[in-house]
Amino acid sequence: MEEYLEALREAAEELRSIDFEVPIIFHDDADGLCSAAIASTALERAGIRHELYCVEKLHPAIVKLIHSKNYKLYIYLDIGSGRADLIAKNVEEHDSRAIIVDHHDPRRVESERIIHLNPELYGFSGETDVSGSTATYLFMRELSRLDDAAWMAVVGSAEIPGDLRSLNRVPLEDAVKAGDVEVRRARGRERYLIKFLKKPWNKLSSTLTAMGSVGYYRGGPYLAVEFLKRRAIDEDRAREFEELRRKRFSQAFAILAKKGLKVDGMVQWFHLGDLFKGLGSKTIGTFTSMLSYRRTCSPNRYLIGFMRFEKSLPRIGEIEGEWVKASIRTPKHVADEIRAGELPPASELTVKSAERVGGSGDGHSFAASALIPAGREEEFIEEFNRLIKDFTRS
Ligand SMILES: [Mn+2]
Repeated sequence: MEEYLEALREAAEELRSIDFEVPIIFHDDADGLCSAAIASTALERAGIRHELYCVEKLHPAIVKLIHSKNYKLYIYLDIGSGRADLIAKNVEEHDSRAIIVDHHDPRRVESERIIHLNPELYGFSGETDVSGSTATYLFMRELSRLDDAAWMAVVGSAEIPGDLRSLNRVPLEDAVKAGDVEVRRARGRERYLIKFLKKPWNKLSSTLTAMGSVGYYRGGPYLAVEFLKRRAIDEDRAREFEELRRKRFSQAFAILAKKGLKVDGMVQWFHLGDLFKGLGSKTIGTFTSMLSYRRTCSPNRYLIGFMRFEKSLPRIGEIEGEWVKASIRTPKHVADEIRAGELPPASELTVKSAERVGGSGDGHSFAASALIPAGREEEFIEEFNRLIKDFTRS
């Protein structure tokens, strides 16, 4: 604990002396949005100019674009640890530096140019003890007074199941002391009420996530950060994004129910092209998950959904190349076989197949995603099938 706090203090010291603008790069879910709002509040109070950049994911083309802006120092919040290697490569190339404040599984990098403030590197668990917004709060309160922003870290921590514990208790206690949060106990569980909004933390969290992810291409993330900083959330604006998603989803389900899925070997797939245009690319993941439980989908084959990736990222600019987002899910029997070791995990298939066609992917056993060059979807599927064959043969 002491070592972690010392690292936070040292990094904050470095922030205090800067006289140039810094970019804040943050994740598009509630935790990321709360992190950005906390940091923005603290930097404003410290008189440090900053620009906000929300990202859905850190793909090489996106990191490259961000670092072509030639800032001296980059601050990553609730994202970045998993691709610390990529960030290190980019800051080396541009003679700049980066501070990464994240709680996702960190990739260790040896670079003088990176300050890696992930509590996992100090013995805490990013899955149970600390959210990205708590890590941001603990860091930024070394820079500015922040007790009136502690409630945002409570909202951001809602992605971690169960009662708040360990480091996540620190902003909770501060928020209670500030009079912003009330802890209620019901059936042996704690609930956290954001008093001035009259809403529980987890409800606010899902509203924010919809704004950030569904509304990604429509200014949703920046609107959400403004709402947080103003301590007021316009529910009507927030609901617009969910309504839009609902409409597009029912269109997509109707089309697929009529046309059916395409089948190649162990893969069943569909391509939505531009149907979800204007919605964040996470929506294809949500949609593919929902489809994997429907009758349209066979329980015996991997399911892959494609959509065109909008290359013009709000505020950030246009990434090079034409890309397609692929979401991979494992319907019931496939998931059972993966558990039994009879079929390979989705992540392994996705990472390797994406790499083979010039893209990049990640994920876990039962869900994965990738960004691949447009026009190489069928090759991706071929590669996927080839890898499954190799696996089941051995
Ligand atoms: Mn997070």
